[in-house]
Amino acid sequence: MLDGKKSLFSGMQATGTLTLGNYLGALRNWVTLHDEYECFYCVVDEHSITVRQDPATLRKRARDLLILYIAAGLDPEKNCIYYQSHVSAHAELSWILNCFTYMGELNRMTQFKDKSAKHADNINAGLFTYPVLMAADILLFQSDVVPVGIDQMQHLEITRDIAERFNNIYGDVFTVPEAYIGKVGAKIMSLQDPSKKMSKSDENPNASIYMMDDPDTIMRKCRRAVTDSEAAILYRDEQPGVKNLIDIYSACTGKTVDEVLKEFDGKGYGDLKTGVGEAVVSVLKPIQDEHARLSKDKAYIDGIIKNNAEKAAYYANKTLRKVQKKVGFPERVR
Ligand code: ATP
Ligand code: LTN
Repeated sequence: MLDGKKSLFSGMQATGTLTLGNYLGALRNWVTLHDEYECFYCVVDEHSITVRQDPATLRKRARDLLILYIAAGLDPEKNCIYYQSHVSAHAELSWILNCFTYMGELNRMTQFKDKSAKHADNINAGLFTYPVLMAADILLFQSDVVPVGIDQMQHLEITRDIAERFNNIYGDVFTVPEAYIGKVGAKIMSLQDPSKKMSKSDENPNASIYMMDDPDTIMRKCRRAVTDSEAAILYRDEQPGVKNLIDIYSACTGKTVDEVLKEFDGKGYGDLKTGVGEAVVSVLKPIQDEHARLSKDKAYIDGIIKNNAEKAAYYANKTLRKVQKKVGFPERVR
């Protein structure tokens, strides 16, 4: 709760170009929430450096992502859209929460295990304490809900545990947040290996549809999507590739799975793939056009970056000061 209104926080890393999975699983579900909640949507650039980044590329991707939030429909007047690194309270609270988090808890995080396998040459402490910074992000804004894809549930659980542990010692300091998982598109799978989620850091470019892919590329990737030899358009776990295509089609068109099955009854995989490609293009093209338009308006975007960072810092510092007092740091002299 912030000023009597329920609050909400979410973020994405600027580690690559967003995929259709990021959009359908997360971003798309965000745009309607500002009436009900005080919303904070962050570009979590501090999380990004847990794996090695080229500085110029990171800076560009972070700006592109911030613009993409707006292009996808987040109204910057009604949602606070900002960079994590512009609000120092994130890092400061994260330090304090590190002292309330156990090594054993962090050791269990599947994202840490996955990422350390992938980046075996750079298993740094930041990668290990990544979930603590994420907890700080969320708790700074007294967030009631956190809209994320289902893969982030474990991080939400640890955030709740840290908040409850802190509250048990110091009284009601933090709102204990709930995850908010969208109904459709909760987990979009890789087009090349439907047992894995579609991910922006996948090495195989055909595995993911990127939000900035042009229509020809999208159609080609859909045509190449891995299916099976059953030659039947059915929605079942035994056919994960086909199931994923149906999910994508359903999420992009708003049709139910039953309606999709009816529509493709008696048709072949080729028809399904073409249908999916066209549906994806019709969802992504308007966002791409808006992104291109906004990218040219430097003054407008810079204004948003400045104003929203100030707003976020105001609320974040309020929580941070309270926490600093609770743990026993000396009061500031005014
Ligand atoms: P990376 O590959 O760099 O780990 P990612 O593509 O998994 O990144 P994140 O930045 O970790 O993306 O996630 C941003 C948001 O998108 C999160 O809320 C996450 O749950 C959601 N998300 C990511 N991938 C998918 C997916 N395939 N389907 C649905 N939601 C997803
Ligand atoms: N770990 C998240 C990104 C993230 C986040 C957050 C999401 C960082 N801080 C706070 C929600 C709330 C991910 O999606 N990979």
